[in-house]
Amino acid sequence: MPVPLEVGITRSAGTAAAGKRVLLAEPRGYCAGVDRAVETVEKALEKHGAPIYVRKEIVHNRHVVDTLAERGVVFVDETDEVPAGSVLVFSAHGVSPAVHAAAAARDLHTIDATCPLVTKVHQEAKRFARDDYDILLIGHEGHEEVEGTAGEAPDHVQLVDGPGAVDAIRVRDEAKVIWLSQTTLSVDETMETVKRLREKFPLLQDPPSDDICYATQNRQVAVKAMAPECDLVIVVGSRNSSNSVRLVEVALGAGAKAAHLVDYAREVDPAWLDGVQTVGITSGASVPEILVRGVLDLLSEHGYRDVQTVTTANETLVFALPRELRAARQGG
Ligand code: 0O3
Ligand code: SF4
Repeated sequence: MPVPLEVGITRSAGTAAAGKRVLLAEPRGYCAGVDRAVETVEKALEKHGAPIYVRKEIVHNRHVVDTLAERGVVFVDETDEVPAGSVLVFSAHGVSPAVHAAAAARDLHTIDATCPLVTKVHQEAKRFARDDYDILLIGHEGHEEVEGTAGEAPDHVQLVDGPGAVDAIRVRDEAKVIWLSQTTLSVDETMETVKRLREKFPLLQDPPSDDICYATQNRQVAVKAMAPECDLVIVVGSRNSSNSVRLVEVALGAGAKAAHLVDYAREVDPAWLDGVQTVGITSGASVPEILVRGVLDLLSEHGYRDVQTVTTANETLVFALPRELRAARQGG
């Protein structure tokens, strides 16, 4: 049975009083948007047969992409690489209207796996552009999600890539400025960026609702809860996964003595475990649980068999599949 620690945190009882142990963050791994996106590709494969095409990585995870590629999914960078008339899935990170238009021009059969919470930010960008606001989009330059969101209103959006980028920002009318953000940022760093923006533009407006999504926030809260007790935190996730990289930073910022990102258990360097008593484990929103199991098995071989779960939230959100695939999901 879970043992209450303090408000909002529960912990499963461990099996050993002292010695080597693992703290396992909960929530971790797949969010509702990733679950939907991966299932969208699987159902599209079942319905249309291989090959089907996906623009960019469906989610930023090496294992997910390699597994789907083995099943006949072809990942492309742009629509012009896709044979006319083929099935093309847009990734969970979203695309700009220009990409939709390019796919339509090639007569592609498109299926949109954009997370509904990313689409929500697109709608906000469109709405505030319509009202002629300067939109300050906080996010990482070159990230696909940011390119898609900015592409909704390129004449109104400026990218703000962290607190250090604030000084260079200029706006047309200081009374009509709003900030929006990428969904997978560090909450703390974003608040620092917003603070600096507000010092510069006191009338800066907040988004109508949080753009950093529930899953990103929950995974950061969970890793923060366990980090102060950890000699080492292992985050399972890929290098190009923004939310996974943020978990490493958050762990270090919250007091973990060391933190590393790995795609697979085999990347864990045994030297990291020297003198380590408590290892924290978490995973990004695009990471299948089987990869976390691999790390737990490896740690068990090194004597870390006492696994305690640190739970800070329960997630129940599920998104419906894109309309044309819904019958396929119900039919199992
Ligand atoms: O945006 P990020 O690099 O974190 O992407 P991932 O790793 O694929 O995780 C899912 C997040 C997403 C699709 C956009 O919010
Ligand atoms: Fe959607 Fe958040 Fe998952 Fe991104 S991290 S896919 S916004 S639920």
